[in-house]
Amino acid sequence: MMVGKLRSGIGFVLVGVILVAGLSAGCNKNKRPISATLHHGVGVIESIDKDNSMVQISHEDIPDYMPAMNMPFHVKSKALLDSIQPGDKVDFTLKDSEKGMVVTEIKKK
Ligand SMILES: [Cu+2]
Repeated sequence: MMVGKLRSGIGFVLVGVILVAGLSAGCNKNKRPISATLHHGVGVIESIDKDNSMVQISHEDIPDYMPAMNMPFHVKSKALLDSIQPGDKVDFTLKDSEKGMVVTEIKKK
């Protein structure tokens, strides 16, 4: 009696573990495309730090994402910083994923 109960208990736990493992494996597979979101912003370049692939942008309100503010952004590639300079008004694209937020595109207006 006692042994039977214990066995089914262990079986239940095992099924649970397998289910959880299966679910998280499926999750990892699809994580990137599902959780990465793109946002479009407009702002003025405040300063550029090529060595650290950073750009300071005083940006306007980004609907459903963040209010207007002056903040630093990481850029996907240093090359994005070649065609802009402080004072430029720009359109930019932000990619937000579990890896963090990165500017993937900057275009001078
Ligand atoms: Cu911001």
